Amino acid sequence: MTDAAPKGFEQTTAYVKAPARDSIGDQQDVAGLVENILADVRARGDAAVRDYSVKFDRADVDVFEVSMADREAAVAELDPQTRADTEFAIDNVRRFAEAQLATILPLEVEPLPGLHLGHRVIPIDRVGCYVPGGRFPLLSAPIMTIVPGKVAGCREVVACLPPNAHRAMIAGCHLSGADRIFRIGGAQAIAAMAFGTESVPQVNKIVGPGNAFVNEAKRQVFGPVGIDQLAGPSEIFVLADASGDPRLIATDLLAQAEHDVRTRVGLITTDRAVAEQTAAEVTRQLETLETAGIAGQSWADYGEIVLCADEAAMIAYSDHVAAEHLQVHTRDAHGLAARLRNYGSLFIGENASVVYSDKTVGTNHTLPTMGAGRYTGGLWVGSYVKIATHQWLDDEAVLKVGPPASRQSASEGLDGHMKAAQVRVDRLHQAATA
Ligand code: HSO
Ligand code: ZN
Repeated sequence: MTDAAPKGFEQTTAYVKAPARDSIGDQQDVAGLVENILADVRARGDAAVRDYSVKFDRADVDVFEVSMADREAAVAELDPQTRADTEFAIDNVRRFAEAQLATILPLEVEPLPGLHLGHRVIPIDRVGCYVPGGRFPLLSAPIMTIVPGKVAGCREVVACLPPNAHRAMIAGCHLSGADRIFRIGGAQAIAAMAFGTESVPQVNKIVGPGNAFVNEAKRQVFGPVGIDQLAGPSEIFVLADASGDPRLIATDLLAQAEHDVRTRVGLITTDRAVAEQTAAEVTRQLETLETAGIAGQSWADYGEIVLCADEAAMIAYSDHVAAEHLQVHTRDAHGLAARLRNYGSLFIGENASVVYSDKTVGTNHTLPTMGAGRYTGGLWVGSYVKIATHQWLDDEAVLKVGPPASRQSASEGLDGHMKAAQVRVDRLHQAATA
C-alpha cells in the first residue's frame, strides 16, 4: 500500500494511487458575472443576448433562431453514416424513454369511504435544452435532452446551442425533434430561456449540461424555472475483483478521463494485482492515446486506485463516492450490482462500457455528478413531467376529515382556515336536520 487510506475508510482500504487534488471545491468564482448577465438579458432581451454573443462567442448573430431550411440543410450536410448512426441512437433513446414513461402511472385511490385522492402525470409545457459546444462536439448531447422531452409530450421543446457549435449539432437537434432551435450559448442562453426575449420563448424548465457559466446561471434562475441538475466534470469508477481485466479497465478509465482535466476516475478493487496492473496499463495506454494531454492530466490529478479489504468495503467506498458512471467487473457482477445504492448509472459486467451509454444503448447519459447520485438518478423522461395530485370528497368524507381539520386550525389560531373547514360540516348537519 503506497498511500494513506481514503478519509473515513482507514480500516478497510488503502490507496494504490491517491488523487493529487480534491475534485470538489475548486470551482471558479463566476457568480457575480453571471448575475449581471442574467439581469441584463432580463432587462434588454435580444439586444443583451446579441452583445454577449459578440463578447463571449465572438459571433455577431442577427437572427438567433435557426430556420427550418437551415435545419434541413444541416441534416443534408451529414455524411450518410453519421446520419444513420445518429438516427440509430435517437431510436434507442426514444424506445427506452417510451418504456420508462409507461411506468409513470396516474393514480386514483379511496383511502377512506368517499375520500378520493389521485395524481395525474402532466407533461411540462415548455422545456429548454442547453446543448453545449465544448472541447469536443458531442453529437449525442442534443439527443439526450431533446428526445425524452418529445416522448414525454411537452408542448414545445426548445434547444439553445452556442453560435459557433458545429453544424452537425444543429442537425442533431433537428433529428431529435426540437421544435425550435436557437444559436445562443452560455449564461445568456439560460437567461433567454428563463426570462424569454423578443425571439426566445420563456420555458418552464431548463435541462442539459454546460460550462461553469451555464451551471451558475441555471442555479441562479432556479425557482420560477425548473432545472435538471448541476453538471460537474464527468466521473467513472470501476469495481473489480481478481477477475477484472486491467487492460479493459484502464481503457474505460481513460475514455472518460479524456473529457476534461477535472474528470474523476477511479478503480476500487479487492485485488492487489489488478490494482497494480491497472496503474501500469493506464501509463502504458496514455503513450498512444491522442487525447493523452487531457486524460493524463485528469489521471494525475484526480485518478485513484483504492484497494479494499473485502467486497463490503468496496461497496461502502463506492456508495460514498456515488460515481456518475459505475462499472462492475466482478465474477458475480449482478449479485454485487444489486447491493449498490449510490451511482448515476450502473454498468453490469465487462461488456457494459460507459461509452455505449454515452452514445447508443438508449439510457440517458445526462447523469448526476459530485455526489448527487446519493439523492437522484439522471435525466429521464420523468424529468419532463409533473406528478400533480388532486382530490374530491363525498359528503361522508367531509364529515370525517372536516372536524379534525377545523380543530387543528382553531388551535393554530387560523380562524379563516377553521371557518372554511367548518362551513361544509355545518352545512351538512343543517341539511340533515332540515
Ligand atoms: N460521458 C459523458 C457523455 C458523453 N461522452 C457523450 C461522450 N459522448 C457524460 O456522461
Ligand atoms: Zn463520455
